[in-house]
Amino acid sequence: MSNATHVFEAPPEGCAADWTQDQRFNDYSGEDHATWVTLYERQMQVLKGRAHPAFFKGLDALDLHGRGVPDFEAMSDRLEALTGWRVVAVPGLVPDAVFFEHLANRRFCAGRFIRKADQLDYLQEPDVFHDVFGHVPLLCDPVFADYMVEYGKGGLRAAGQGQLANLARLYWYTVEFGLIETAEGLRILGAGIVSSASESRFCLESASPHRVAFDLERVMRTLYRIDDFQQIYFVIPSLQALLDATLADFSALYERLARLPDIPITALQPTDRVITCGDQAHAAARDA
Ligand code: HBI
Ligand code: FE
Repeated sequence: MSNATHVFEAPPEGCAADWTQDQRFNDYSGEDHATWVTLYERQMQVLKGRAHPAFFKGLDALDLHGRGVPDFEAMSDRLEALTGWRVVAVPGLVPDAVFFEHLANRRFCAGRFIRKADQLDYLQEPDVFHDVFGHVPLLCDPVFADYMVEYGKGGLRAAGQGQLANLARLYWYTVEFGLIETAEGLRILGAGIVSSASESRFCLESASPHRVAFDLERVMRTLYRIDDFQQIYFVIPSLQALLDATLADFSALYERLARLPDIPITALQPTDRVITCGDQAHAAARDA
């Protein structure tokens, strides 16, 4: 999850200049580990038949089977052997440039804290369950792992061209809230969905949200909310298509984007390949 309410201004006490800190694995309490197990078991019930197969393959490859908060070092040794990635502990959201620098170097930033038992359903700030259970299994897939590196490099370039907002939308609508086509039908790709029991059902089964075929420029123009279910989901044809999209020439794209207005969240476009046109009932009830 990203774009939460606060970002630290400078590396807090105990963090290195690159914002990483020791996970202090032995500091997790019995309650912390129990919270992980509760979240894991609840998510696995709802994700069967809903998450992309690469997600389950990653859980198996990393032996992430719900015994408690994982030890980042041991997990990273397995992950690194597969795709060269490691998971580094950070205190929470880190500045964009720091985040992109880590991604470009195959380091995934994971908050070390875990939510409290009374926050099971939703929290604004990404905790270790969202970051590790939601994001890390897909980093075992070589194509997705390469996408995340290209995204990180793109972020460092975008930072120099004032295009971070557009690029953050790409991350939001793919890495956090993306859907993906499979031979068996639509599946969940995004970590923001995978780590939420209610949105895991909503994104695939509700008549409320739009579902539109992924288009890089369209996604980078589309606004989003961070505090409720998404009202539009973009459907990626395959992991390879996502990687290929980020290998495009972004500077020409950024020049076009600079001249084009943002697209409001529920405003379908004439060029959209609409998979389902939602009735937006969820948002209407929220705003009533
Ligand atoms: N920091 N720890 C952490 N995790 C994120 O997902 C994250 C971040 N900082 C910035 C950020 N994401 C966004 O800029 C990206 O979504 C583009
Ligand atoms: Fe996230």
